[in-house]
Amino acid sequence: MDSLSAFGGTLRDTASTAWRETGRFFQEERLRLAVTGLSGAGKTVFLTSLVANLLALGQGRNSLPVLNQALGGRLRQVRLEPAGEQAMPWFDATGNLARLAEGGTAPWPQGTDALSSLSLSLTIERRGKLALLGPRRVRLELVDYPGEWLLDLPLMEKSFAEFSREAAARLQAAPAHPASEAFQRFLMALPANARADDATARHGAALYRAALTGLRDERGWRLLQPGHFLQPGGLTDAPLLWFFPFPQGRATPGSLAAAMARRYDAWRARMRVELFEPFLARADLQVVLVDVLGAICAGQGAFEDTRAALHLMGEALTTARGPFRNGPGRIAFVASKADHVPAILRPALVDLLRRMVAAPERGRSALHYEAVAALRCTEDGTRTARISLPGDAAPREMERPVVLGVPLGETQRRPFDPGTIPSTPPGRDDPFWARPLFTLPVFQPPALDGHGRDGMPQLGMDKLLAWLLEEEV
Ligand SMILES: Nc1nc2c(ncn2[C@@H]2O[C@H](COP(=O)(O)OP(=O)(O)O)[C@@H](O)[C@H]2O)c(=O)[nH]1
Ligand SMILES: [Mg+2]
Repeated sequence: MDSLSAFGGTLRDTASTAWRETGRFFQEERLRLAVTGLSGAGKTVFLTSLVANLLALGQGRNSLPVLNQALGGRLRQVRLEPAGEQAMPWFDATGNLARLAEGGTAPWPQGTDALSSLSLSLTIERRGKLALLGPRRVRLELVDYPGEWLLDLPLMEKSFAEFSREAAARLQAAPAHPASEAFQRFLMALPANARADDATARHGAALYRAALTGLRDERGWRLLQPGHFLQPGGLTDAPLLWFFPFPQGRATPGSLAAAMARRYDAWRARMRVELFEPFLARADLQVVLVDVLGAICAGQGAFEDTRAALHLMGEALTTARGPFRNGPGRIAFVASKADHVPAILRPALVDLLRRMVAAPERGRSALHYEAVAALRCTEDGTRTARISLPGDAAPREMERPVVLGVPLGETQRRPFDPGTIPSTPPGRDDPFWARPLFTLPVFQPPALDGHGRDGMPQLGMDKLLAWLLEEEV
């Protein structure tokens, strides 16, 4: 039987289900699903698709076949909860959907750098005899937050001096970049006993942020700390963030090093109290999106760096320490934008992801790995390639699997061949890295039926949701 066998229900299951259902009858049921991933991983599109497809399913469309089957058609209604007095920024699923449905020259949602959320209410028929209790109402709270913030969890236990040493060493090991060089020159010119001075701290912080941004955007680097510098969630110029790694700094009274160490500590306290504990640690279900393909395309160095960042995020989420000690019961790592990869190569993509995360075996949470296209923009096809094999007199023609999609800004479908997908991370000297670097094409989203009210074409999203909700509905 497949992973959905839990829906069948053995005797023991039924007994425990009865317990659970009785509890549910008296309580307001709340389920928190948090979605994270580094910037560009696909969080906004994922949540938009999740909302659109659940709403469509609630309207009787079969927009999520695997989930629908798992639920046995028991989902009666899905509604967007009114925003009420929510203090957190609103995740504008309807606006994003309208924009995607409109097509146009810039259909994809704009980038965001903060936390946002919205809630759905699901009305679900109970199973078997329990149906007599009447349907359940589940409030599904969805939260989108930058994965960069997870990269800062390890800093919660590191002093300013430790952070400084590690961050400076990492900058030196990273590829050359003008902004990074500018920061390093600034740092070298700074005497160890520099006096505390706001202008210097602010200027240095801006240079450091520019270095991190350059390495991320132009070199594909990912393990950049503090991640909060890259996704400041509205705090960009707050004095709280006026610090930078200062490895040679001597923290004597009145010194720049001491002043920045105080800021760093205040920043950590704020992250803990305002982010980690109230939001990140309270999720029941966690999805981590990873642009695995983008990482492979960016070359060996960027791939290794992404892998290190991902491992760190996985560790932060799965080890029962710090803010996450009671955290998510289920964590799914998801290779996003899987519509860039032909079906036959998707299993390798999932294996590669699993090995990149390399999560600890024994954890508190159930783990799952999936390849998902939240909005499928391609179809599978083949392309004839001329390949010379050793011993051949002339190149032979071979069919290679590709995906067919319309690149953004064009009108004709074109084949895209992502090349081999290794199922284990290729080592530093692996011939795999001899291939040229490239960036993933951005595809034109498909026309959406009913302006998206009928859902969004997806790959693997239904399977993922069935796993996430397996024990809950
Ligand atoms: N083809 C395809 N592209 C996607 C998909 N999801 C995201 N993308 C692309 O990735 C970009 C970044 O996605 P977004 O959700 O904004 O990432 P975020 O920064 O994590 O919120 C989008 O603008 C799309 O171009 C998908 O399912 N299929
Ligand atoms: Mg986003």
